[in-house]
Amino acid sequence: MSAAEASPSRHPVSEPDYLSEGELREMQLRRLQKTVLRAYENVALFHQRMKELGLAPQDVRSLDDLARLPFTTKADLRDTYPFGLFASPMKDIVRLHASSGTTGKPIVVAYTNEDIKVWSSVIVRAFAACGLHEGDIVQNAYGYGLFTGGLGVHYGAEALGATVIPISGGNTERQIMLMKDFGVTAICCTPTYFLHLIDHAATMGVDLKSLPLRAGVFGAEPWTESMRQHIQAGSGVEAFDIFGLSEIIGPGVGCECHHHCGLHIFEDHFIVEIIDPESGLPVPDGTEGELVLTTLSKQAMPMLRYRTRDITMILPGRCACGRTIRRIQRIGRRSDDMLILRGVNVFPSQVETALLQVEGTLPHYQIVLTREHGLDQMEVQIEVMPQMFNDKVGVLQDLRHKLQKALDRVLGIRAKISLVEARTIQRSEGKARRVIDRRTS
Ligand code: DLL
Repeated sequence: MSAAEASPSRHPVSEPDYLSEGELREMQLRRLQKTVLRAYENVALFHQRMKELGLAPQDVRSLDDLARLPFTTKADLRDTYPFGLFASPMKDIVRLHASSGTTGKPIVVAYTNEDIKVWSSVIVRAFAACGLHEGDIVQNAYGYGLFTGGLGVHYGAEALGATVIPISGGNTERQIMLMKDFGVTAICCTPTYFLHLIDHAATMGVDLKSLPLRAGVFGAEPWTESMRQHIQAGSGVEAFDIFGLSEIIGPGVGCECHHHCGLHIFEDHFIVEIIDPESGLPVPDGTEGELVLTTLSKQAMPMLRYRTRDITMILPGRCACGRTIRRIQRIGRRSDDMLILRGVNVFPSQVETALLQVEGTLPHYQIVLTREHGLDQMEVQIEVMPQMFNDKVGVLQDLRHKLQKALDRVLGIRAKISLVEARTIQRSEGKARRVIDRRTS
């Protein structure tokens, strides 16, 4: 038996997950100094921003000095499109990925060979934390292409020694056929696509619980604890949350372990800060704020204090798994996809949590926003279990009443509830589209 089999979560590549606090902080400082120097010397934007603040790379003497460095935002990537933030000559760049930006142009990210190795190593550590190991058969249903999900997970799974099925997203029937025929043990995709797979398998007469499939590594979009319960009950897999973003590396910035109490951040490669999104000042551990990330090893595109817009907190204390790297709470919302209706802030995740607590609902919903006579209207369409429609009218009325009460509790405004039959709401192969905004300004 290999060491990995004896203790799958302590795969040799996971050693940095267990460094002592002192070792880790020292490593972070050394790498931060190198990163700042590289960014300052090779990227005009970083050079100029630091100069404006009267800072030179030598001014980074301790980790506390990080807070003196300027923030970077998505707008900076857009303004320097396509290659303006690259710190390596094009000949050293072996891969480009892109993700959608706020305007028509995507934001572009780059990797050297060394960056790809680091990326694979963090995915291996993420997989190891989920209990995957050599010999696992991994169905990778994240989209291949410019999206970082497909290739990022692919190389990591190969580096782990697993067998990868590079099926990409879509073609749900084939996904289920291969899952069954190839004896798939782990699946990687967005949580909403996996819910769709569960439903579709049922229509094909395939019981996922009877298959060897035991783990799901889900991410790329916010999902809730209730969704985890639906997924686990419907498929028998253990559902893990994996987090990442293109600007920092792609998937693999952090991942849950078997304790499912937050996502461990691979702190030897990424520094985590949580700030108050209004003031930009740090907030204490255990307090929600915006996640800010700094890369420590990236060559092609080092990133200093990137404002992710993702809202989370650093979870105080150690995880029972023994990893010393810190954890963040799962990301439930972003500061910028917040909906503002009649002056009231609404987060789709609040709506989801409220809806899924009510028995008889399915985890498929959509929020439709319209404007009537200048007034914002919100409709929440939610699928309900088929038997609800077979029962007496009173049952549906009762369900609607319960949903209304649940929504009223979390929203400051009244939303119209539409109960729809299972499989009515359009499914997505990648990130789910939860909000349809038909308001014209
Ligand atoms: O979504 C990378 C990824 C691929 C992560 C596969 C996990 C699995 P982007 O397309 O650049 O990269 O989108 C990044 O997606 O800032 C979050 O808002 C959101 N996001 C990613 N993972 C999670 C997660 C990929 N586990 C943006 N929970 C991020 C909540 C997530 N939101």
